[in-house]
Amino acid sequence: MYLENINDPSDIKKLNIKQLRVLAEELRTEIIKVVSDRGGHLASNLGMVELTLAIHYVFDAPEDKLVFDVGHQCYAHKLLTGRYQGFQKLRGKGGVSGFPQAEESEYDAFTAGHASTAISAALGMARTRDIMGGDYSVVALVGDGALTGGMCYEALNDAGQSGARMIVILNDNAMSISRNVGAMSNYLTGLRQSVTYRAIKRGIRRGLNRIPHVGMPVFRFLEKVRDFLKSLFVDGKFFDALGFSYIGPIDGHDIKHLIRVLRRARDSRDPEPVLIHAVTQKGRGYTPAEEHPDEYHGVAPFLVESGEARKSGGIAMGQVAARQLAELAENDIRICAVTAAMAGGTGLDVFGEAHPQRFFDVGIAEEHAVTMAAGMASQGMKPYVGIYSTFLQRAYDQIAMDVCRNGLPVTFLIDRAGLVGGDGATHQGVFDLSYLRSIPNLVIASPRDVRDLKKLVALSATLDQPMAIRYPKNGEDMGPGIQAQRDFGIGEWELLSSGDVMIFAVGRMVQLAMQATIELMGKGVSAGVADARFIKPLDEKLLTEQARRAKLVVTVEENVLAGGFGEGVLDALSLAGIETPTLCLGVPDRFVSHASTAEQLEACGLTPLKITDSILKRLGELK
Ligand SMILES: Cc1ncc(C[n+]2csc(CCOP(=O)(O)OP(=O)(O)O)c2C)c(N)n1
Repeated sequence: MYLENINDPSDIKKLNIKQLRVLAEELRTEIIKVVSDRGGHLASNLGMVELTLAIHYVFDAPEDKLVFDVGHQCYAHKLLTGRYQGFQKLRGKGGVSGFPQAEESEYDAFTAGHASTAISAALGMARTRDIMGGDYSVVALVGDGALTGGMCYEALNDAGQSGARMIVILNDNAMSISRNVGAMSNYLTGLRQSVTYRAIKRGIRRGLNRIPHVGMPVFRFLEKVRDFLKSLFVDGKFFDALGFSYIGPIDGHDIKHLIRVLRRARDSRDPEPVLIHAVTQKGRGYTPAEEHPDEYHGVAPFLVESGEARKSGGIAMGQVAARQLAELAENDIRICAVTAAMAGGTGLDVFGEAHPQRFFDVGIAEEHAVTMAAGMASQGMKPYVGIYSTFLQRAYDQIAMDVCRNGLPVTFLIDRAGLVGGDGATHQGVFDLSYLRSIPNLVIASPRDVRDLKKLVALSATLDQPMAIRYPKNGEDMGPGIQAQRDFGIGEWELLSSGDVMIFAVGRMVQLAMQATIELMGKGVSAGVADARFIKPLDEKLLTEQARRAKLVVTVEENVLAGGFGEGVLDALSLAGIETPTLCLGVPDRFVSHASTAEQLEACGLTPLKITDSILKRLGELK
């Protein structure tokens, strides 16, 4: 066992190539073992093992800076940088994060979680080094999927003329989460296929070398016509044109060759940045993941022998919405769906199967997805854009200016809203109510269960204005006691019960609030709940009527308090001149780290008992 003895990357440098290959297999076994137990990103990490080893072999982290794009592929890196113990509790409270986190280790040069940021961050580091007179290397690791994101092109464009020495390693496995899309992906496929041409070229060099006096001059002549050859073969022209020195494509699993190429890039003193195109296999070493890399991109705990998930996650809200949309689209040619590389995660693949002509995966390009949808809506389509709450942050300006300013009927299906568990701080969907509530023309809704979600989707189809529907990954079909009793219009809340303490709750918080009222009643406090399913517009009639009669108004939301639903209620009460005391409960003003969703809700005071305690405390203060 070599892995046990790796305390930091200097230990890797003591191994020979053969031993590194054994270590690679040990890393794979460890990653499969831990991810099968705890869930996480499997296929991407299995594909990155040799690359990670070679990088740590050649570079001297933490002096040299390694910047991971997205960061979901950093497991081998974590195991090689002194975090073996913490890795056993991967993504859990007290364990390591599934993403690079600067506060976790000095080896994590840049905290990440969202795609397409690495080249920008690395360029920033390289420029800083040059200003400060440092001499370290900066390496950005970017996947071909991440390369569909616009920021990468902004960064390549800037870096190519910067004169800042840096290395970009493109980890090309032809996959985003699902099969990669777009013209760049096609271009990379062309480059991968040109490997044969390179092999021939290497063969010619070797052959010519054997002819004394004649061989090398002839080869040098051929080198001179390299540019001409490049125009005949696809080669890295695109990257060359941007000012990068392109090396590749190379086999991303051949440790020996990787080390050779990385050393060459490290030691180059050329002013132009280097791009190394490494070809890897997603899921390598675990047959189910090799065969279905998309299904094993991010996984729940699973059985290693069969690859089967160990527990099912409830009803996927996104799939419910997508199935309904697919049905609505049968009779409405205007309905179409857009995803930014998350067809499976958002459930929209279901729509894509039913209506392939009206389904668009635009790559990891949230901004483009939104404005593209706005363009479609401007010409009479009724687009549904399915994006996770955390990734939609990218497209704030596009939502505000291109959709809402134009008043276009684009509907946002905002998945993974609220606290998300193991993915942690970078993936929490707890800002959307704040960032959307400030935008005019936008209707914002959140269903408390699956039935309400269906009603909201049906309602959205009739609406000629922008709308956002936000929901968590999984929902429930609530029992008849608390399910919505009737249809509702825009801005209409539902009074579920009435009391001295009136709780206005959003989304899945409604159920917790109902449980809190039972706790409160047990303590002799009369409490009621309203489902505030519209965050914008608020149901001012219901709100003011109930607030006037209540002794305490409480809001509960799975969103940061700053700018959230609670603040909207406070504004409305103040405008109406209602002075009933208030209490706003929600996510506090800090980034919430990885843990189980239940632990995160607990930490944010969003459990029935914690809600009850907060209310009792407030009532105590009011006495
Ligand atoms: C802005 C943003 N949108 C979507 C995602 C979700 N996401 C995480 S990894 C990934 C695919 C990345 O593909 P690639 O860069 O090729 O890495 P691979 O997993 O194939 O190694 C996506 C879409 C994200 N992290 N950030």
